[in-house]
Amino acid sequence: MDDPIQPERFPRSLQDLAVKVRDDIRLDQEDALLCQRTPHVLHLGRLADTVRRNRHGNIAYFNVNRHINPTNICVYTYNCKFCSFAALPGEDHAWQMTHEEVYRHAAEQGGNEVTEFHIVGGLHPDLSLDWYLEMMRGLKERFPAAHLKAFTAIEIGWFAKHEGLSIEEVLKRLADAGLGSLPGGGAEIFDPEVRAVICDGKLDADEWLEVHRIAHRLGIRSNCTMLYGHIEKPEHRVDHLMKLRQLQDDTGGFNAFIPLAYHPENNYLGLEYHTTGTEDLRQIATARLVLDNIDHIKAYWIMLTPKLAQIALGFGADDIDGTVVEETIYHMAGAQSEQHLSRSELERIVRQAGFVPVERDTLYQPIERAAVPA
Ligand code: V47
Repeated sequence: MDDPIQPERFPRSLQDLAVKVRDDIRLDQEDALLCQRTPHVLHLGRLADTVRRNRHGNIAYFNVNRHINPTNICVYTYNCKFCSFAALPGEDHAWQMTHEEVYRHAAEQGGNEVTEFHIVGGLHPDLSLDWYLEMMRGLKERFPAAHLKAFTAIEIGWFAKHEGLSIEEVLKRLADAGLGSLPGGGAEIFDPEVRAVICDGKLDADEWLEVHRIAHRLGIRSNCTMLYGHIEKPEHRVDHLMKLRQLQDDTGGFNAFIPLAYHPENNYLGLEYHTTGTEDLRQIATARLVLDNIDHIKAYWIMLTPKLAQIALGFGADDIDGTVVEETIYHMAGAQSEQHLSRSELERIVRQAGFVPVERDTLYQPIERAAVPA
């Protein structure tokens, strides 16, 4: 190891944890709870950084992507109380794109440069699976090189229910139409009591995990997330991480974990506070230490701000997400960060944090480009 851990240099309460990390021993539930509770977040970060450097050296990944949200109309608008994005049909802030509008969005600012379209939306009461299949085929025709990372497990569950199809059949049809992988959204917090308050009626933990399990079995990789900073307790976060780790032990199909900080504006949950920087960094570090079988921990700059994402790279994260271009979920919930960073801005952020920027595709293969203007 380049940077050996010297457990005796850690606060007493973290020394056993430091020994485990030094000796590469899997952390258990108790250890994970300690990560969630310790006041020594800088020390936790030091441990996570060692693990991260052993895995990825001083590389930090980013990609050239574009978000597209074809509709925010959602039958769960009142169920998902934390969501500021969803709308009911006819509400002022509701939208629904046509296929042509989707293709126009895809082409704007980036177009063929983009290696990934990240496509998610509301659970629309009327749009059929065929409508989405045609959209996917249309995107693939126009942007054959782009990877379509599309539809959370919640949307997959909705398509299945709406069409009377199995999850497997929905995923197969989407894959035939060009689906490359699933994004990690919709996981929120798996604990049923927390779920009953923040997103009653949505897929439960087992159902969310089952969608990803089936996807992995079909060879469709995916990401996973955890929404923190609302009513959940440290125990709930630990339970959530353990369930993700278990599925990854079973399938190996997760590419990346993304902790998502709750943003409180413009939704029905009625909470006031934003997470603090310390708590955000704790979640990154805890994830790197506990999720020993997930390769990548993403510090989503839109959510953290570019400044905190830089710091997160030293707390266990190895990826800052991408150019994004147009972001609605967090900006409708009060995020003040930009919506677009260019490739050169992302590279600068990474470099100035002391890491080497590597552009990747969705599956973390490095991308070589001829010198392209920023
Ligand atoms: O599932 C919604 C969260 C998620 C709020 O896979 C909120 O690469 C905070 O999953 N405050 C969608 N969070 C975003 C997501 C994602 C983002 C970036 C990359 C990837 C990936 C996935 O956003 C939702 C929910 O957990 N969310 N509303 C809110 N008010």
